Amino acid sequence: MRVANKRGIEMISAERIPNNVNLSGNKRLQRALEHWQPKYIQWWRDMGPQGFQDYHHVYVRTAISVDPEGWAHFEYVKLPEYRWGIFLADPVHDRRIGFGDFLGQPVWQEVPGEFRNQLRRLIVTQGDTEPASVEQQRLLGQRCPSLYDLRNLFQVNVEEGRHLWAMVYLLHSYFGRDGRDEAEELLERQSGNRDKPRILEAFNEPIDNWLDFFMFTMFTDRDGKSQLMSLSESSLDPLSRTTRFMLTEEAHHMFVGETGVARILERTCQLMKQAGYSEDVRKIGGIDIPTIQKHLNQWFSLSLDLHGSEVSSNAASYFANGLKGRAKEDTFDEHVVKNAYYSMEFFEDGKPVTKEVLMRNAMNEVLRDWYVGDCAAGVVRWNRILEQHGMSDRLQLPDRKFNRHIGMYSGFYFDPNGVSLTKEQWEQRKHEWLPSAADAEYLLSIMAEPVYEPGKFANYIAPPRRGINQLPIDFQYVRTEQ
Ligand code: BYC
Repeated sequence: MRVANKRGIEMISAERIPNNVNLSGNKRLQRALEHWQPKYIQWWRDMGPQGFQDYHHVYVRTAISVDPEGWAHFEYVKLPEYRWGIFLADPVHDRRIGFGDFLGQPVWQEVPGEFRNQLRRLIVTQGDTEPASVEQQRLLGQRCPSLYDLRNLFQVNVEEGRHLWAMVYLLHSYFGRDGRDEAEELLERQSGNRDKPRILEAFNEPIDNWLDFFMFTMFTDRDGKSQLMSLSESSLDPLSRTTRFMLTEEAHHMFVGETGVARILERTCQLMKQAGYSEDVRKIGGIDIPTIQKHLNQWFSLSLDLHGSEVSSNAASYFANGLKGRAKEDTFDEHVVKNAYYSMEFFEDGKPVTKEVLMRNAMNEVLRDWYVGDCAAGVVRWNRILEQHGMSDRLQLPDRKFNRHIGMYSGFYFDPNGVSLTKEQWEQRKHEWLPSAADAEYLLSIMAEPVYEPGKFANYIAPPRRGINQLPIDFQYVRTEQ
């Protein structure tokens, strides 16, 4: 990705970095990237997929332009040689600010001084999640259920890497010296590190097994979707265009999560039938439905936290200033939202109490409502599989109050139905609802042997309906160097 010029000094090659931001004509960006990119590669080698750096070729998709053809470019690459690119969705002619106090004014092509700190903070928070997820998933390749899944994991990982590039592009291009410093710090914080953790909590949780991975890509990547949708409404046009393009990649990550869990459910049903319904499917190496439900509870509740506090002056200010809108802002009737109220359920003296909150202060909750609806639709699709197999079990989203660590329910205890519990009751019962050490141990035991043979799948998961890019399921999606 770096080539030597006549004087032997390495420089950034715009050809090796697919982009539509005129990188070859932008010396300032080239210089900033020259400094950052070697650190990024070093980070990828140290913190990216362990054991899959130098000797494996992975059949991945690389975005080489924003049109549909440029998007569908597949090739075998060694992961550290992936061509991480910089893309903005096409500009919208005469785009106007769509919400908040500046409604109707032209969008900004530069960062207004008065919103610089807030915008930088939003971009850094978004950027921080991307490398964090790669770090969280770095050991999964050694426990993969198939080459198809291994390839999907790496596709997700390289795209999260590209999303980091997208945020670094904004920091380098619009935030001068402090943007460059922030870009470096994005490579210094580490998921789960006690001294330098990632910014948001869910990104410090371990993802040790593939059930965690599929639930994470279903629920946490879906927070990515809701946050990116709201940032794509932003008055800062480069932020809007960058996040709009990122959303196209996010869709694939959620596909991996949703179909991953669906395939586990499919296999669990087959094993349950095989075992005569009454048997514990763990005895024949499957993943039982209660374990699936516990992982759903875990990642859904962590991802609810990612939407911030129910009542938030930060959220109000982001909305007022036009920095972060609502998902699908244009579907709302009113975009200034100064005198509107949101009916919110508070929890006071052990009882729910409904109060009116200024809508602008409730913007995190408004986005969370959208998010919960999107998750619920996914759970309905999963339950169809159980139904088709004649099972009476159903998966369900836990109540919003369950297992919360951010916002007004943190510090209180609720079961998945939203029934209030004492701390003692919670401590006694929490592993009925959340994965226990024994669950983790069991999952690791059935994933201990990775499956690297083309067309073969681990016993706990069904094959997918079709392969990648119209290739057969038994295609060699990852191959070792000859
Ligand atoms: N963990 O008013 P509050 C993705 C902090 S995922 C830890 O509640 P606000 C992806 C908050 O920072 C999408 N801390 O919240 C998915 C604040 O700190 P200060 C990522 C938290 O500011 C999978 C304090 O609590 N994108 O892309 O309204 C793979 C009170 O703030 C948390 C974004 O998040 C938490 N969960 O909203 C890869 C978009 N929540 O000021 C990628 C950008 C809150 O007291 N971020 N705090 O120091 C935002 O829009 C907002 O920062 C948040 C928080 C929605 C996250």
